[in-house]
Amino acid sequence: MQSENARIKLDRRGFLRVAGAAVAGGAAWLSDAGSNGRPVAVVEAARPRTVTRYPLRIPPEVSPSGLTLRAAPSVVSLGATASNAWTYPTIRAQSADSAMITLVNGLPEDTITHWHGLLVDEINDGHPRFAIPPGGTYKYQFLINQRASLKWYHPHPHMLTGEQVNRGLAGAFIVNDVDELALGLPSGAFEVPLIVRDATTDRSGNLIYKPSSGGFDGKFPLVNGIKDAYLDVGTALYRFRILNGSNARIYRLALPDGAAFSLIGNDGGLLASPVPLTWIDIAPAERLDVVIDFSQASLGASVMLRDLRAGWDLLEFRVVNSVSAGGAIPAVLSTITPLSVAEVQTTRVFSFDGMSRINGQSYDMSRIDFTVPFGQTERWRFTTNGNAPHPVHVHGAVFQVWTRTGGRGAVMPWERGWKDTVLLEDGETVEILIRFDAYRGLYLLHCHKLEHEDMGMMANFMVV
Ligand SMILES: [Cu+2]
Repeated sequence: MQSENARIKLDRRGFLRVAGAAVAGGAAWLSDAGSNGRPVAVVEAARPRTVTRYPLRIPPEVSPSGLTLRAAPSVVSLGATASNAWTYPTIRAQSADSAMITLVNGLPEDTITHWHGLLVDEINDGHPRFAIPPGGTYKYQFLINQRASLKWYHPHPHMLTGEQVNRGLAGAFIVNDVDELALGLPSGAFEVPLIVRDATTDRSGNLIYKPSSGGFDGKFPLVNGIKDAYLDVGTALYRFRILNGSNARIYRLALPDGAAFSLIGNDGGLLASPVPLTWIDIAPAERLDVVIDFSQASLGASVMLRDLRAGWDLLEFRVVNSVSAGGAIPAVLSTITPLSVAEVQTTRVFSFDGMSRINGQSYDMSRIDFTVPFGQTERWRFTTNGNAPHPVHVHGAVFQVWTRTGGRGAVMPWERGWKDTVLLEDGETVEILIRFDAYRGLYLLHCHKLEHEDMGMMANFMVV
């Protein structure tokens, strides 16, 4: 076990490494604050509020035990206006719970649900060959046999995923466990899921899906389905469980005046220790677990969560009440056992070609593109000949990001720990270490830019 000092030095070395890469981007990468980051201490009460804002929707939470999930048209508020949409609740479960979920297809087209990041056997994984027709049902039954983390769920029918996710069919799937509970992280009203996505509406305010081969490019952001949302907060620590539920858009999240997020986790659960960051990129399907410290903020302050890439205001935090609870983020969050590159016997190369092919081939539902031995650590190398970004997602295992060469040239601080989706930019080669030790069976490797996926940038593989 490393001493506290050794760990901090390692973190600082990590900072320096990315700080060098950051200069080209012209942005300050990382706070030099303590391990919990600099708290939010901005006073922007006088800031003119020219935009009418609407309360953030907190989706209802349901248990996966005996759940009937109905994919069906409904009408939801987007804030100022209402839209036809297809929506899902948040599922919350404990590690070791059994999920028994019946999907009812109330849509006018085929669908099937994939539990993104959950390790389940192949008949529960939502493979497109299991898509059900309108009026059909699909019964899922699986054990949630994973550490605490934010997963999510969304449709996976071949060539229809982009449209169905865009119409709102995406929900958070939160897994808790006793190790996480023992850390005393902010919970209850202080733990808030944030699903960030972009959208376009027609003149009557209904969501419209206009795909392009470069990916759906929405005109404005939605957070938990609300345009121009705000959230009332107290002077305390808040834990935000963030999912990029966009079809194609990458966000660069930042707070005002260089205030820091404490990044505590990502796709596969908690990191080893908190990392202070003044901005974080999040690609489609990636998740972030961050703590924002409002304890030093003035009553009446307005704190805007922004996307620096599009220049969008995503969510306004309004500091409205004094909370004396305080609290702190533990310096040690979890133990991440590294996969060993020394054990690698097989290196596989996957080239994400154009906008619809992997290693030159478009997806064929009935073709098995490669087989992978159960229980062995492999190195997978992702490259691209252009048309990136490609957020690469693997079903059936979690992985560790090992190296990135070209492009950004480093493994980003938010890519430590366990991942199930990793961003591949043009000019980059990304290597991951991966071991399939949950189930044998048929799984998918694909680009999670949903328009690329729907056009065929996907491969079947069999764990044997
Ligand atoms: Cu792609």
